[in-house]
Amino acid sequence: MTTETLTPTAREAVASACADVRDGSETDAVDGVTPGLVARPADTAQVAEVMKATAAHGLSVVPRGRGTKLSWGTPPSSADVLLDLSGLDEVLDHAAGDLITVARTGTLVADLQQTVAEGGQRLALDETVPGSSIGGTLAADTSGPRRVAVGTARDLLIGLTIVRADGVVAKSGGRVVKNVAGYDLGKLLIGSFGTLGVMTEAVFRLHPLPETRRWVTARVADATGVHDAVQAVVHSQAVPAAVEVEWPTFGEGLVHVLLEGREDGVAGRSTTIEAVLARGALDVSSREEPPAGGATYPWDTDARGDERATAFKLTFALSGLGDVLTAARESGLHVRGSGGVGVAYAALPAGAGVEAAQAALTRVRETCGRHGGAAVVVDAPAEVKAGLDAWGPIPALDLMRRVKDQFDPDHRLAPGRFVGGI
Ligand SMILES: Cc1cc2nc3c(=O)[nH]c(=O)nc-3n(C[C@@H](O)[C@H](O)[C@H](O)COP(=O)(O)OP(=O)(O)OC[C@H]3O[C@@H](n4cnc5c(N)ncnc54)[C@H](O)[C@@H]3O)c2cc1C
Repeated sequence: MTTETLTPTAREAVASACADVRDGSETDAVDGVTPGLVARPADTAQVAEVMKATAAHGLSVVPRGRGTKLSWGTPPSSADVLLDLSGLDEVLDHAAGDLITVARTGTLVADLQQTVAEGGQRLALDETVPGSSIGGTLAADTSGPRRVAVGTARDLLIGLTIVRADGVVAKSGGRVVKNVAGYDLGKLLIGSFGTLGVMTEAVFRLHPLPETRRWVTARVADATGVHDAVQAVVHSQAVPAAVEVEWPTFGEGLVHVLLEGREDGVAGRSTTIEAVLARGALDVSSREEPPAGGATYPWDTDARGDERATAFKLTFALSGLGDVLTAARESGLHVRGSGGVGVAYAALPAGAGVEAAQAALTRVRETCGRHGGAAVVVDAPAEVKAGLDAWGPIPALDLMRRVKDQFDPDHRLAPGRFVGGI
């Protein structure tokens, strides 16, 4: 499939399906692949029209939320049409009494949070890359510190509307209009990187905003110390809302523990955590403000092209934390992440070559694998990325291929973005 598919007739078909269509330019490029057209629909019906037109002409389509990290993962093998979802920008409902909200997927996560905060509630999903959309966050299955207590998007999404590759609108879950027999769409579409369908509306369950919060931070001398501190916290009775680890390339590490809830409860629980951490730490402090870096990743997410860091996502059983930190430091990686659930992000600074990236990936992949997890490449400059096996071994690849074949038999949606060339 190439952009030669984009004949004048095909262009016309897309233009008549959506009022806002223009030629793609380099600023629209998806990891170096410039789209032929950019279509910016306004609602689900228009997305469906665009998908019908692209289906009729065999065009490839790559969805874009707010484009904060379109360079992450594998570049698409083709992008005839970039489907810009920033026009689907509306919080449709906030049923505060039911702790539910409904939003279009191009809506900024920050805007949704502001809307529901007015009712004293929040969507317990961290905004790990500032400026992300709801759809991009779901498609990339991002998570941050809060997953320790609340889980990930899979635990919060209760309904979803998608437009399939053939233009058919399908809904599942909360506020159902029409179910797609046999599929929980949310479970499939979360983490699918735009390869299975275009998400257009999402229904989430919400949580009340906590009355107060407190961060307790321990400075720890070495990897074993960080490991022991995290173990002590997760086995304590203090029910932390987050257990974050900051492990730079050199020097001491930090363990940050978040406590949320009612004033009196948080005061008591933070005293407990301070005592637990004091046993092995160089020092312990506490404050209301989140730590520097907040919920973000340990690299510059605004960097573009060759200025980008080589970034990995690491998963591992909690018992492997110390080993993972040791392997990461010996590979020159800066690590930040949810020590409390065994999910962390790691980066080699911009400018690192393919060899260094390959050596670091091999080392951390082996270590995470030994502890029941995996290491995947999230982002890297083009030349580095081309030299790496981004996803590593995938146990359920055959099943994923069958699901892709059912949802997108012609492989037109974000082709090549996902594991195994899906
Ligand atoms: C291949 C890849 C791997 C990633 N891996 C991780 C990871 O392991 N951990 C993590 O925390 N974060 C990961 N991220 C990304 C993430 O944190 C993003 O920064 C953020 O969620 C993107 O939001 P956005 O609105 O800017 O979306 P964009 O950057 O515009 O899009 C992100 C992805 O979602 C797709 N997409 C966007 N909107 C829709 C929609 N409505 N329907 C269907 N598909 C859509 C895009 O095609 C793209 O693949 C990954 C991103 C990509 C592309």
